[in-house]
Amino acid sequence: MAAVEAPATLDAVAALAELAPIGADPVRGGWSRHLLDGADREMRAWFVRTAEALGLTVERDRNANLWATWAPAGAVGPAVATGSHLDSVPGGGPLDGPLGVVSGLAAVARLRAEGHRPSRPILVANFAEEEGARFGVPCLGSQLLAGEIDTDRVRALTDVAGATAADVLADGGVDPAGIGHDPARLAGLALYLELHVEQGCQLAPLGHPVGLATSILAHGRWRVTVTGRGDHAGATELVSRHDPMVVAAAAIQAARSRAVAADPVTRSRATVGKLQVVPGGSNAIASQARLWVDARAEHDADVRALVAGIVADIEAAGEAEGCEVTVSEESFSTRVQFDRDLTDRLDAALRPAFGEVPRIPTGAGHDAGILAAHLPSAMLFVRNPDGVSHSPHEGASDDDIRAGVDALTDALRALT
Ligand code: HGY
Ligand code: MN
Ligand code: MN
Repeated sequence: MAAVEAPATLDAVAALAELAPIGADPVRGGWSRHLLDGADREMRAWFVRTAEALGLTVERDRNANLWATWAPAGAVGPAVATGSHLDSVPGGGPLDGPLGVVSGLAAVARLRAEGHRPSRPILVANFAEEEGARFGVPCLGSQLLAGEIDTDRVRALTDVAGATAADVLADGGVDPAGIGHDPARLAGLALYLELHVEQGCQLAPLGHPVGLATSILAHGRWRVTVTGRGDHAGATELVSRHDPMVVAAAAIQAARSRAVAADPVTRSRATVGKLQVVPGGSNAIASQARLWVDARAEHDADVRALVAGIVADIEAAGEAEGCEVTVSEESFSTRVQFDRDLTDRLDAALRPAFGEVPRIPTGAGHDAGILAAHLPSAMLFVRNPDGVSHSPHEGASDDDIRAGVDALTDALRALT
């Protein structure tokens, strides 16, 4: 008699170690994995290979998102979806994104191995370009899926090398003419639950390995272009300079001081984390500075007010220096309140093993935030001991990573 092979399992800690060499960035440190670049393609290939080895079927949707499906006999109707993203910020940490994808696969594998018979299919998603590190717009894959972004605009987006999103998608086998709202796929989803490493440090002081999300701050990104006059660093009199870097410095300072002033009431924060200097010679006054303002606050109107103040300060600095300032909005993500009923159900599912799970707000954006406007969505956070993220120093203990998989498994079992 042939031996019956037990379904394969996946250890999340071992899987993350397998992913660690992919996209390791020798220049910035950490990991750089951007939409359909070499590293992202390797991450995607890992996802397909691993999901298939676990007995799941994998497909790519028209927006470059990957979906692994477990739909055994008896699993019918709209699916319970989990997952996250495999792309990263430039020089990011190992867990922002991959933890949710790996944990989703590990949880489904465990449910299969224990003989769970789901009443609905379970999907594990890898959303494309969540960080927006290549084309500037975060949550691109989920926004396209949900019909929340103009497809002509997306096709025309360019990366730092000047390649259009249309060309990059086509080169990756995704038809750029077919991107956009996918109501049939959305209708196939009953709910979405994203597990993510905590960004910020709320769980450690509470002594809990996992938490549930309540809300996401409203946030957006603005591109500021300051044009001055390139000239010689030694030969140009100070009084006749039009130096865009002086304006950029004022912009950075304005972002901080405006956010500090608004923070006590509105949980405001503003950051300039990206700056390009043209031409970028150490002995030349720049001709242009481009910088990006990331602004966040409790409510949409708070973000708008914060950005209006920062822009007014930049324009005043531009005028004083004789530089031209243009500002364009690259993205805006409205405040998110996660689904209360779903979060209560998760709370009940986790209670036997985890007791009362803390509920915490977050300042970070997620695909779950985009989907929350279309279907019940919730998030599970795994404790991050010092709270650091978007940095190589981001981390979680092996025990907490495994606790996250336990929690996700309990949740998926209860929901299906
Ligand atoms: O920038 C963000 O909030 C993110 O982590 N996508
Ligand atoms: Mn991130
Ligand atoms: Mn993330």
